[in-house]
Amino acid sequence: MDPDGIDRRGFLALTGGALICTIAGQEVVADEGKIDVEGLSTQVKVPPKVAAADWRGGEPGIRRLASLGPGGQTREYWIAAEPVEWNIVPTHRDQMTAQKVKYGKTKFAAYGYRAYSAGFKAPLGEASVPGPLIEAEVGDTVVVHFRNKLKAPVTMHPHGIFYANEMDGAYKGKWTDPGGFVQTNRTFTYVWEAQEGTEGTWLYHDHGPMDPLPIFKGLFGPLVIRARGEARPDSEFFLGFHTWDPSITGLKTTYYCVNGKAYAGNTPTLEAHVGQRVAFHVYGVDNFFHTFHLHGHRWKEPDGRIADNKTFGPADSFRVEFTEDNPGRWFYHCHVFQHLHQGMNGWYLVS
Ligand SMILES: [Cu+2]
Repeated sequence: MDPDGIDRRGFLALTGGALICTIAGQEVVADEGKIDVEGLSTQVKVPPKVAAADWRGGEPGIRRLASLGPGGQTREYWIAAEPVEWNIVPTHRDQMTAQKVKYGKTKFAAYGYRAYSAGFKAPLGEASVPGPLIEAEVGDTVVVHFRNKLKAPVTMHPHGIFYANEMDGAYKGKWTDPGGFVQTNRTFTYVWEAQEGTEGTWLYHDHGPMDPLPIFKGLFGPLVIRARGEARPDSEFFLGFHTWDPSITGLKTTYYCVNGKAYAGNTPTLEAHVGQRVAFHVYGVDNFFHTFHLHGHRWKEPDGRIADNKTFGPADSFRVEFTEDNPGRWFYHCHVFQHLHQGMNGWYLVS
């Protein structure tokens, strides 16, 4: 790959026949069969600062900690990127239309972020799509020890939170820092700072040399920064809206998903009680515009308008909040009708 190749990497809509991106001098096109991310990654040149970095002890990023000023807590995470066999529609049914989902196989080899206990001693669950929630309050420092167990270089790149340039977790051709190109079996420690003015619902995702392919294979997750001392909602939900494309999964159709799953009864079934303060944290992480629509409810937008449907685009993220006052079995869904009917819907149960 041209070391300045970042300028040449196109990024267009992921539709049949369209260019997805350009990696290692090759145009990656959606209609040319399943994309081989690992194979492509072997053609990407290791950037000079990555090759020259001192990886002994495995954590060149940790030096950043020494320069931090006084603040709140340090929130430490151990997260690995791993292969995971993923079932998009485990029930093979769509409870919204009470019908069978008839596109054949629904399992494929995905990528997921996986949380571990301190020092990567034991996994805290399975690798999942989305990855584990990262949370902090304004004033906190977030330290993420990131280990790559995939066969392609990947990273973690956060939105919203403050970070120094070398903590960006982004591939930049010959200017790439070690955190922007974490090779197989290496560990990099990211240090991010929840400075004043960073509160909100955000996301994190891979931004390595193979971007966007590892994201489309599942490498993304939610990040929330709360105001200092802010009480948590009684019930809160983190919902990533995204698609699984056949060029990524090798499956027969495109699945429009919430948190890796498609169709009510497979997507998250959310529960709350009347009287509770409820928050939905929503983000988009594909090439499409979606809407977040919730039946039987409404909320106040930042501009004061009352809404029950909210449009968002790639990497937009937001939170809607209200006090629950309406019991029943409700739908939440994207209101782009094709997305809704190809899986982007789920249940919200209020007792
Ligand atoms: Cu949509």
